[in-house]
Amino acid sequence: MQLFGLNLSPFYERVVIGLELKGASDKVEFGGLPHAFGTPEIMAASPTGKIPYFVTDSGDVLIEGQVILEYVDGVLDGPDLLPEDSDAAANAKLLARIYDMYVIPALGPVLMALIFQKRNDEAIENAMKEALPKALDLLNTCMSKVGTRAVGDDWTIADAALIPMVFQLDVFARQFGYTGFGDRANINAWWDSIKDTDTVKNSHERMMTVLKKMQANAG
Ligand SMILES: N[C@@H](CCC(=O)N[C@@H](CS)C(=O)NCC(=O)O)C(=O)O
Repeated sequence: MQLFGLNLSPFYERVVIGLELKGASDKVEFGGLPHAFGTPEIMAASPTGKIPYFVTDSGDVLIEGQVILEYVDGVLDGPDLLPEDSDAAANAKLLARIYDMYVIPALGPVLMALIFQKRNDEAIENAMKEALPKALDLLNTCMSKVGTRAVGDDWTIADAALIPMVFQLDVFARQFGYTGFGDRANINAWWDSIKDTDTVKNSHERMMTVLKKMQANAG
């Protein structure tokens, strides 16, 4: 099995976190980013031209970070990252979805400015004042089963999906006035209990390494 992409991508990084949580990182070959975005080569390798993409042992290509995460969780040995209880499993999927469908789009103008050097100040202001707070409120409301982890007390796909979010907020959104989760009690409870774990430290270190490389190449 091969996984392609870069750790700075939250869609890619959640798969890497999931593999680490399962103790299965050695079961997957990490192929990096062999083709530049927008080229015929990446379009041939990944139907959307986006990362991550994944090649299964039978040669099928999978795309969409969350789909890949759930696939590796299903096929590889190690702790299950999807709770057995259906309600808890639905909540874990929901949290990942809220991040993908609401938080990441809200962060779009900030990421465009800082990663892709396409800055739109009006869009950033709107994101920071309206879209991002609203998306984080939604995440906080939906994080109704929080324990010492995002859903209950075991690591799930929700933690894997959401850990890169905190990197994006702390490293990127902070530059435009983001100051933390405020009084969003559920998100705070989650973050307080995982922020010092190796899982978080390793992930944020991987993301920072890629960011620094990109900044060095740009400078
Ligand atoms: N919905 C996709 C989003 C993937 C995505 O947007 N990847 C970005 C990097 S974070 C990308 O490949 N962008 C390059 C491009 O759009 O050409 C997923 O969940 O995996």
